[in-house]
Amino acid sequence: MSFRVELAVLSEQKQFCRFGLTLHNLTDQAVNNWQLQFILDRFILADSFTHGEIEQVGSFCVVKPDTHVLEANQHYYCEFSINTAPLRFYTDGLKDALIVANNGETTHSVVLTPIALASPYRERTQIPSVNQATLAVIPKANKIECFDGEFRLTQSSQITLQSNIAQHAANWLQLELETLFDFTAQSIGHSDIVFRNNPTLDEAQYLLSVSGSGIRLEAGSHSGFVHASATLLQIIQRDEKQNLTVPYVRITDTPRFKYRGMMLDCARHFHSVDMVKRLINQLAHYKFNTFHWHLTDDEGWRLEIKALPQLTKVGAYRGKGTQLEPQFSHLADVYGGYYTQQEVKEVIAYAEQRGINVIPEIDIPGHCRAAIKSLPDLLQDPSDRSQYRSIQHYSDNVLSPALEGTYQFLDQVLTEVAELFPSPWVHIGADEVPSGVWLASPACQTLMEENNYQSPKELQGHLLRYAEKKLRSLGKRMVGWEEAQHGNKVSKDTVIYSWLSEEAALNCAKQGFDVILQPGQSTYLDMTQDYSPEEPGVDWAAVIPLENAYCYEPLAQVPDNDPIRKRILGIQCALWSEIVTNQNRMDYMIFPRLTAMAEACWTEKSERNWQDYLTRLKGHLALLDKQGINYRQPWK
Ligand code: TNX
Repeated sequence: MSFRVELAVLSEQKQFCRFGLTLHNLTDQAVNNWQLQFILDRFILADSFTHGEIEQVGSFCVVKPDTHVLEANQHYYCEFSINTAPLRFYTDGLKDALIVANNGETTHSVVLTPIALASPYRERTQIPSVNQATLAVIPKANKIECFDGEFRLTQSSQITLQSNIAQHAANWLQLELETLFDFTAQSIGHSDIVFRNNPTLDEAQYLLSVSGSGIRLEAGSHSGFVHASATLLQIIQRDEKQNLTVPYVRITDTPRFKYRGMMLDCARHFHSVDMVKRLINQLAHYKFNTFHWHLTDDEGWRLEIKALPQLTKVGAYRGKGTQLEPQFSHLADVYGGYYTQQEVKEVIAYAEQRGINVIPEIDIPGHCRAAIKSLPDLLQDPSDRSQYRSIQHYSDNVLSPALEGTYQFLDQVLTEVAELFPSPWVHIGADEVPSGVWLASPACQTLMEENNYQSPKELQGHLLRYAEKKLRSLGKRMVGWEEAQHGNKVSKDTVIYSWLSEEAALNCAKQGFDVILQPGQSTYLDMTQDYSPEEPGVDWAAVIPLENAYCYEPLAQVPDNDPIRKRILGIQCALWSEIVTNQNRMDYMIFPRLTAMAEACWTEKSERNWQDYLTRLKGHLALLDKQGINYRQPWK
């Protein structure tokens, strides 16, 4: 027998819910001088707490009960309130709990009962049943001609290069033929698969033709050859005699958007190099060309910076005995990890081979708690009395634009980042700086007066303008979340990634910024995929069933011929990792919605069709199975 905790919604209103929490001691021993720790990612109103006190840092909550003894076979009960929208999913409840007893000397694990929700959704989405397509190409190619017949690969098939820019793509194709189809191309044999240079084809464009004389992949660029290979891998079939065959086709294909990205948050939970590579490889299969690597946040700093080793020594780990409280999971452990610069180089090379550019993100000035705790001498302003709370419930996570140390930190970090990453763009974050910040810092107030700034937003702009200039001097273009232009200080060279709404993107585009669209309502893969309470995820932006992900059309209300559309460089989807603790969960959140997003990125509007996509998805699932991807079954 053990300890068990139950959380129940007692009452819910639009932005105010009350909860009851019961902790059962099911053992035959009393616990003395105990506290209950738990993880909940909404902010508990301390004043509303009954039967003790609560302290919260981020998602980490500590209950100091009003009774010092929890007797055997007895329970403890408390209530509290949260200014929150109603909870709908089990993953909204407690994520972990732990009893710390005898004044910290002993710990007891606690079993979680799924949260008793007051009003889980009743609706469910239905995916229409469809017949499986024979050519299951995702994203849909923009022009496909099919002919009768099929080409058979044999024991003596060889990959032949008639273009030296095709080398990496050919290596990738060979690797994937082996892992997916157990097929090894010969080094001497029949030139059945030919990579041929075609200088009339633009960047990313390709031509794939299969006929009696073999398989020909043509492109004028490395990326074009990668995309041609990706298409080929999707149309290979196995006949009754176990031969690999490819139907006769002629595919000419070119992307709709130049930028096709995915962001992965590696700060909230750390994902190993292997997990990162696995995702990058999948991105290549769906013709994405950008991997946006979210490397730093409040809960962890994940990138080795040689000049500032403390950043990873301290900032990469959280939990017992570290500077950072546990967050999101793993209450009882030290949790964390980081990427060495050597590993980063490996990831970049791996991505490059697959036609994918890796954009690093160093998130400033908000979301900086791990950095600040790692480098207090540089980054903490001792005289700052400002009171604020960030969206994720931190009150000490923002860099100060008035500290010299902040600039030293930025110089050192950005210099190493610029050297390490060949990407011409570096993402500087800039999101979610809480209001109230800097107001009670004498140094910040002086800086405002000196520059005649009217609003603290201008201080943010001040810092970002510095970062932009620094990056420019290092040969890089700064990119940032939509808040990067708050305070109106950065130049129009900055690329804006909108996430809260499309409106911000439209406004920025009108001002002359290039924009990337990443609206949470359609492209956030941490949102739940359906309405049933078992679906893991969050829903602050929306519930995003597959159909909604598929039907995303950037700035749909702006006419096709409006020149403002030129400012839309592309689309990005994102996986934030608060609830992503392992590979299975990661797969589940990403698939199959990634394939839907891929089509929004690649396929012309006129070619897109939900039903048609489903027929191809159905035909494509076998390939996901082959890779052991734990996708969400579209047809349950
Ligand atoms: C918003 S999108 C965030 C992230 C969270 C995410 C959770 C953005 C720039 N900020 O910090 O992880 O919501 O869905």
